[in-house]
Amino acid sequence: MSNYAIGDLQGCYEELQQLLTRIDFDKKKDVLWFCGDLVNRGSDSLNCLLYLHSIKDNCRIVLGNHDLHLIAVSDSIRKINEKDTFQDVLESPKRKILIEWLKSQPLHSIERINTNKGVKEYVMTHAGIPPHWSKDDLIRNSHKLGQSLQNENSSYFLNYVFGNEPNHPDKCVTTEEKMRLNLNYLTRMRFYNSDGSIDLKYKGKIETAPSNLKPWFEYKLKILNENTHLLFGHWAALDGFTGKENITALDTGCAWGNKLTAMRLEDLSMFSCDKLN
Ligand SMILES: [Mn+2]
Repeated sequence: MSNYAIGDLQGCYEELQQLLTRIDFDKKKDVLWFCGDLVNRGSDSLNCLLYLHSIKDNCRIVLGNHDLHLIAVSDSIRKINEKDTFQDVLESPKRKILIEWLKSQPLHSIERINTNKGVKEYVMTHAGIPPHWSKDDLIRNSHKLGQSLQNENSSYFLNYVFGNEPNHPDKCVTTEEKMRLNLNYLTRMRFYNSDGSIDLKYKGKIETAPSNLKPWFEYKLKILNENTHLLFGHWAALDGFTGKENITALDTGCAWGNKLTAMRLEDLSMFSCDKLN
């Protein structure tokens, strides 16, 4: 039995199938971790969701910003925009089942795994974990967000939770503002400004970033101890590189013409499949 953590799918269904062939995925025993952004930008969002739903007992999924956008569009809270490519999901007779299933997915996943270097505690979120959060902070804040999404009154949550502000904990006054910032930490964050606020605009490479910006994973992270290993996606421009042994960037930009990557958690072996066509 092996665990594989897979980067942002974004509708790249054929590449997922090739990758699963490459790792010799066995439904009877293997577990697939998906770091979110299952849909959008690529051409096969519906097939990605149908397939993952069909093997859902083998999957650990955390939600990404594109998944949340799809949920909000499906619930008529947000408008579809011209770059969105998940019309196939919205038009599917399975739409209701798939959206309800997506809403039931968490924003973080934590599990201890026996590896060739002893027991490691893997922690996965879509974008990252803010440096000032402990493991308890992550679990508490992530659960609050997940519960709001599963609540019968999720439209109230979806109405207030999108937006770039506030970008610093000190600027949060209401519960809704705290929830919005926490969701942005988990699903959209890349860089911090030097004043401790997050920047949600610059998406590019670290080398060409404005000098006041620093990646979240370059700070001292409260959640890390010697056995912790963080997994995240969301940031294709990193091309899988963080420079940290215990922090892995899984998004290698398949939807942008690069490749889809899987890492085996037991021994950190990497597998990938190039973008097809
Ligand atoms: Mn993302």
